This record gives sequence, structure tokens and C-alpha cells, in this order.
Amino acid sequence: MNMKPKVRPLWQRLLLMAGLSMLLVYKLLHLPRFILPRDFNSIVTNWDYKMFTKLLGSGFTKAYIDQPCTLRMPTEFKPKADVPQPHQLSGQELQDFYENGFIGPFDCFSPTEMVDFKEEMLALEKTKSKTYGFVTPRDRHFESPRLWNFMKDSRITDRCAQILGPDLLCWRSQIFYKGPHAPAIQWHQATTFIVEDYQDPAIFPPDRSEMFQITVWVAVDDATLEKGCLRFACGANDTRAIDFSGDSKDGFYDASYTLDFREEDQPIRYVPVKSGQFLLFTERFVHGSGPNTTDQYRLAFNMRVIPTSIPVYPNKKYYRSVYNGGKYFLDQWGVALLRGEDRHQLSRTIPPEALESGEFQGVLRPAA
Ligand SMILES: O=C(O)CCC(=O)C(=O)O
Ligand SMILES: [Fe+2]
Repeated sequence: MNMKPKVRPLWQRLLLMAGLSMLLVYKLLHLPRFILPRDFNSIVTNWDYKMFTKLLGSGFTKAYIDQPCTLRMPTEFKPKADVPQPHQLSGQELQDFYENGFIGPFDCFSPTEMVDFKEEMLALEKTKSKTYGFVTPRDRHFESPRLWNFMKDSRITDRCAQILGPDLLCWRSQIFYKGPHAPAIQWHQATTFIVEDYQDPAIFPPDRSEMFQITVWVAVDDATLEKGCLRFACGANDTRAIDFSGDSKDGFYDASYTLDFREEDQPIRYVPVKSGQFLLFTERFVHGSGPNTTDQYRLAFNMRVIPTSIPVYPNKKYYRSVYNGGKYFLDQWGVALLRGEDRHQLSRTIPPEALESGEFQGVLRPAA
């Protein structure tokens, strides 16, 4: 399903509601799914009852932004991996991550290192992706060994390991170019990334109430308040609904909606990040970034990090993106091992040599 369109005419909504109600009955009665076309099968399999009732109850004007879940707080804040002392997170930092949704900024690369990397990123962002065949900011680490080397820097990955465990994958990266006077990035959140096509999640954590993913966000330029640095709604980790009947002026790239969320309900933290520093945050918390009110652009990149025990896009050939419009075929996509060892081998994987050279060399496939 595509979340992009505005609310449809009443007759179409009635038809959609009838169709979705049938799928709900199908799910309730546990009828055999294999006879259903793939799209319907995916909805019956992957949608929670809450997702059905939100969309049906609102007359097709509201939906959960992603697969709904609430974070379970750990009973103690202990690191899940041993790392060298300079990269160690304190118990307080671990607790802050769970409570506020982010930690940092941490110093990492020098502004000088960022200077000509910036030129490479800007050029890459404008060219067609060899992986997907069109211009997209996604997954350009497959083509840029320098970007890949920054991503797997131990100052970053050791910190992630203390939250997620020692063996880590990156399943997606993205370049974030925010042009001069670009608008805010709408308040948003994501859990398993079913948000892309509302059929299949991208990632399949065994327990959604755990902390199963980290976003690493690296500032290539200074991300000041004026240039639209990131902002976080501290504590807002339960999955919200979006209302797509309104006429939201803000957006998240190609998507337009209003999140069921009020800024005054929790502290909002604006987090300026200097060139070469990074933040760790969790996409499940409500976050966004302010407008760029300056004449200069703001450049950053992010990556999504998970433990190797989580499968990504199993049996999925392509997905359609709401946010970065387009049909993303996955035959040249794979996860990339950032740290440790991948003992599980659950997902298609880009061979390390390909990441080092930036040349596509096929994708390693999990055993059937
Ligand atoms: O760079 C931004 O402004 C937004 C980044 C973001 O939302 C993300 O990395 O998940
Ligand atoms: Fe985000």
C-alpha cells in the first residue's frame, strides 16, 4: 500500500475498507495464506490487529506510522560488549540512550578529513546509484570505499556494540543533503520499516519491545540550529499514528502527513553536531530536524545498525519507498558486516572485498 496519496474519494475508501475487513477476517480465522496473492498475504501476515483497526476505525484517514511497539526498559544498564576504554559508554550514557532516544555528539573525524569527502558525497548524491539504477541517497557505501571506511570506524561501532552486542551489520545508509532554506524534516519514527510499503517489514527482530536497531548520524558539515540540526522528543518511543487527511506543509521527503504527537507533551532537545562528530539514536523515538534558515547546505550521512541475529528483507525482491520515491530492486543490495562476525548469515550480504573496492562482486546469499 502506498501511504503517499491524500485521502481517497469516499467510494474508493468504502471499497478499500470492505477489502481490508475481509483480510482481517481471514487473519482472525487463520485461513490458509498461500492461496492469497503476495500483497494480500503480506498484509495478513505482517499487519498487527492494531494496524487493521486503526485504518478501518478512521475510515482510511489514519494509520500507524510503522509496526506498533513500545520499548521495554532494561532492569540494568550494562554494556553488551567489551571495548577499549576510550570508547566505553558509562551506565548513565546507556540509560540516557534508553530514556531520551539518543546520545552524543561524540568526536570522531577531523573537519579536515571531511573537506574533500564532502565533495565526493555531493558528487555521489547526484549520480545514478549502481545498485538501484536511479539517483538516490540510499546505500552509497556500496560504491564509496571511503564512506564505508568511515562507517566501520571502531569509535562508532564500539559504541553501538555496547548497546546491541558485539556482532553488527549495517542494512542501510543514507546521505542527508539539506539545501539552503530547505524546510523541516517532519516529526517521524520507524520500528521495523514496514513504513516503506506497508506490506513487509525490512527487519524482523524476534522481540519488538527490545532495543534492536541504532541509527548512527555523522555530520559532514556543522549541523547548527540555524541549519536544521536534529531534534528529539525525549521519551516518546511508543509508535504513533499518522493522519494523512490533513494538508501538512512539512514532509519527510516525498511523504506528507501529520504525526499524532504534541511537542508540549515531553522535553524536546535540539542537538547541534560539529563536522566529523556523530550521534547515536534510535529511530523508534519521535525525531526530526528543523528548517535550514541559512544560505548554505547541510550535509550528513547515517547508517542503520542491527545485530547479526536479525534478518533483513528475507525473500523480498524489491520494495517501493514512500520517503525516497522509487522501486528499489534488492538483487544487488546486501547487509554489510560492520563489526565482529556474522554467525547467523540470515541476509544477503555484500562481500567485504566489494566494500573495500567499491566494485560490485555479487551478493553472498544465506543458505536456503
Ligand atoms: O538528517 C536529518 O535531518 C534527518 C535524519 C533522520 O531522520 C535519520 O537519520 O533517521
Ligand atoms: Fe529518521
